[in-house]
Amino acid sequence: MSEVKLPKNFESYPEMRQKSFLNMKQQKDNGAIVVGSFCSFVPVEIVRAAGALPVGLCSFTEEPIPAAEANLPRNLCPLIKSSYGAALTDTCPFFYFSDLIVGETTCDGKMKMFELLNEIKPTYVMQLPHNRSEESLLYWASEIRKFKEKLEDYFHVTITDDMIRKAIKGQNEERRAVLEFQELSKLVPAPLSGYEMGTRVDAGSFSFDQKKRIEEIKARTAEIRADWEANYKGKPDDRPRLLVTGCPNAGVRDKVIKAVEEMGADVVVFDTCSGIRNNLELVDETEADVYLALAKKYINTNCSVMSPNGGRREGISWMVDEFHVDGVIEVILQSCHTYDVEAYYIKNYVTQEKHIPYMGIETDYSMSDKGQINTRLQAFLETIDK
Ligand code: BJ8
Repeated sequence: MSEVKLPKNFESYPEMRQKSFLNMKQQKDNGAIVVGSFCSFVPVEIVRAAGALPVGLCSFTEEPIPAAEANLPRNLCPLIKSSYGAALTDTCPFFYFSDLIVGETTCDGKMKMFELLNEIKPTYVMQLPHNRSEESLLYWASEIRKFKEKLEDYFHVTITDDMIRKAIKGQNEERRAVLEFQELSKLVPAPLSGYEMGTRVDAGSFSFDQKKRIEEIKARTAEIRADWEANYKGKPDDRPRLLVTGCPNAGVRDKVIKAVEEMGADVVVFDTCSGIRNNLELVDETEADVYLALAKKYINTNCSVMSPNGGRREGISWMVDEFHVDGVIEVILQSCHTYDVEAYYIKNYVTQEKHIPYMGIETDYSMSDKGQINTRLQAFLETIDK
């Protein structure tokens, strides 16, 4: 077992979340309004333009699941059950502090869960089209406008195009900074662990001071780069370099990402919602229609709820080449049908077009399969020729 490379002052995801709760409480005491969401399709620029704080609500722990199963079917994905359960048991401070929840019609389970969530707290649902036709694009732009109108009405504020433009600029700046951080792992040997990368990027969904967040991520990028130049540049690299794709993996980060890195591999890139794909395309700041500009960017999110979704394979192909990837691990959360079905294409593409090994892991938030996953990860690493 090797140690996962982490800085001395590294804060774990739960620690970062904990700190953020206190920060949010202070902001609420000072009159902040908060909009909670669950998905990368929701344009945070509209929330910011309303003067509200956006916060990610997806829950990644096992504890609230039994309570959720009293109202939801057991064979639903853990992310949905955990998120609903945290709201039901009032154990998520971010949910507690949210004034409004915004959901989206992505997968069936989430879409229907939002109906139940609305009984606990007002939940507005954006109707996401599931393809990228011209009609769908215009429809999605109109849905984004309707969302803006909802916020104006609900919070008694006015949101102008200029306010949205300003929010777009700020969000693009954040995307650029995070992308630069994520692209560090193109370097060989990898300068940071995937465990750190995933943790820091996921923490963005509850970092409320955008300027501070950008400064912090830039500072860490500069620090890692300097460390690599001084200590790793030119050194041989015998650690397999992995791409992790599939469902959001924060709930299985220790069980999969940390475990495989402790076995001697490096996760160098994530093709997931909090991975690199959402930062590669910016919102066009020159487009006259701000709603269309937002719609164009967000509809291109390479999530498996879109059909067809060939862009995901193109993205993976680019990542495999750019990050010198030796193998791909796909994480499927139990009962996530869209990612599970799409795994067929991803596996074939990776093995037949990119000619590297692929491994699919179907799992949930419990630790009961940890031993079995460890055995499979070990066997997978042995198939990598490095
Ligand atoms: S844009 S990945 S955040 S939908 S894992 S709840 S799909 S059954 S999380 Fe997602 Fe938005 Fe897509 Fe990203 Fe459903 Fe699957 Fe569960 Fe999922």
